This record gives sequence, C-alpha cells and structure tokens, in this order.
Amino acid sequence: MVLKERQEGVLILSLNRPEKLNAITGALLDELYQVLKEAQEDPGVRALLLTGAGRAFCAGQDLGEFGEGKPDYEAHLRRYNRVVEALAGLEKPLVVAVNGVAAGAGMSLALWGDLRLAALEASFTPAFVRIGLVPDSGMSFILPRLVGFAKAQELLLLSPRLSAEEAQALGLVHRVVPGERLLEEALALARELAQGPTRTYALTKKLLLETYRLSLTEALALEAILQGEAGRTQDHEEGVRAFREKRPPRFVGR
Ligand code: T3D
Repeated sequence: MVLKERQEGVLILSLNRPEKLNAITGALLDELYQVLKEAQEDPGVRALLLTGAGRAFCAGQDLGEFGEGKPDYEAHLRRYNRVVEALAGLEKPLVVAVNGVAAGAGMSLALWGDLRLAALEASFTPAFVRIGLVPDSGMSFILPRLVGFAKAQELLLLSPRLSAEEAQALGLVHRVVPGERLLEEALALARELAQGPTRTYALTKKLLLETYRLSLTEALALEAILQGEAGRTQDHEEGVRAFREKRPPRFVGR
C-alpha cells in the first residue's frame, strides 16, 4: 500500500491504492507509520518525497472501510494521529508531490509536507464537512497556520474544491508544475535537500512549529538553544569553511 524507492539519500513513498484513489485504511496508516519511523531512524535517508500512485494523491479516509458500520472514531483517529505526529516531527525534510486530488485526510497529509508541489491538474478539498465530520488528521491545526484563520474558516465550512493554482495563491502549495514534470521537479528538490545540513533542517522545522505556542521571550530562548545545537554540528563548521574558501559546502547531515 505504500511503495518505497530509495534514490541516493531520498526515500520516495507512493500511496498505492490507485483503484481507490489511494483512500486511507487503518492498514495503510499503520504501514505508513512504520515506514516513517524507519526513515526517521535511518541516517542514510536525508529527505523524503511523498506522492500518490495513479490519478489521485489521496481521497482521504476510505469511506468503504467499515462497510455499513461505524468505526470507533477515537480509536481509529489514534492510528491517524501517530502518523501525523510522525510527519510533523520528522527530522528530515519532506517534499510532497500532489499529483491529483487531495481530499479530507489526504489533503492533511499533503499539508504536512515541508515543501509542497502540485501538478496543474491536482485539486484540494477539505471534504470533512460534506460528510458531517469535523476536520481531523491535524487539519484544524495546520490549515489556519498556512492560510490564516479567516480563510481556514471559509475552507473548512464550505469545503470548496480548489485548483492547484488556487491552492498556490493561498499558500497551500509552493509550486505548481505540469503533471508530466511533477516527479522530476519534486525529486530534484528532495535531492537538493538530501545534500543539505539535515540536522539544521530538523531544528528549523522544530522552531517553526514550536513558536506557535511560545511567547516572544520563550521563542527567542528556544532559538538560542537550538542555535547552540546547530552551531555544534559538523555541517556548520563545513558551511563556514566553504564560505571562506569560496566553494560549495559538502554537508554530511550532522
Ligand atoms: O474514520 C473516519 O471516517 C474519520 C476519519 C476521517 C478522515 C477523512 O479523510 S474524512 C474525508 C473522506 N473523504 C471524502 O469524503 C472524499 C470523498 N471523495 C470525493 O469527494 C471525491 O471522490 C473526490 C473529490 C476525492 C474525487 O472526485 P472525482 O470526481 O475525481 O472522483 P469520483 O468519481 O468521485 O471517485 C472515483 C471513485 O473513487 C468512485 O468509485 P466508483 O464509483 O468509480 O466505484 C468513488 O466512490 C471512489 N472514492 C472516492 N473517494 C473515496 C472513494 N472510495 C472510498 N473512499 C473515498 N474517500
């Protein structure tokens, strides 16, 4: 259900239930969680790329998974939540290549990418309210942070289907490219990140997330602590040395 391919320091993950628009099941969530955990622990993985197989990125929860019955929502969401925590806490850059529709929790997965590319034919819809559910999989957290509170209100209450270009105008995606070039561009970006100062990326990601719950004084203190940590990396030494020697740095990721 989750295809894995390694290209140098990049781990490419493809959600792979194309006949169901890559809709999410509990089993897919558990597999994705394992893959993310392994990637987190593997020093050879220095960037990840997440995309979808077939015409969709991900249609969100598989609405057929529980047949006519209902899931135990709280238990089911615990399986979602550990995936979201793994994505948000990933200490490596995550590039997301949205190749087609991203709906509900599928849109949430896309938004947890650090750099988000979309094919021209991709689209985004929160979808939750249309089936009488509240936003989950971290959507209520990440969406207002990306687009602002007022726009998040509109998107979550009305659930429009946004084109890739509309999503870009709102800041949901960073770049829109023709579908046939999406993977190539996303991979080029992931490769660039895989050669970067991995530890510094992890600390930068942590700062960005943490500052939302901190006062200015606390945020400044955390910057100082994490700068101390970044300052002790080999990559910082190499960056400064390369600058002095007027050559590109050769980062090793620690
Ligand atoms: O456990 C819980 O429920 C809590 C967790 C919730 C998290 C969530 O993600 S809630 C939101 C769930 N997702 C949705 O509500 C999206 C439902 N799908 C759609 O709105 C549309 O299908 C799309 C906007 C995604 C795509 O539209 P379109 O026109 O490109 O395709 P389509 O014709 O609607 O769908 C194609 C097929 O995929 C179709 O099957 P068929 O008729 O060809 O046999 C459709 O039923 C199926 N499909 C689409 N989305 C899902 C799905 N099958 C299962 N689950 C889906 N989510």
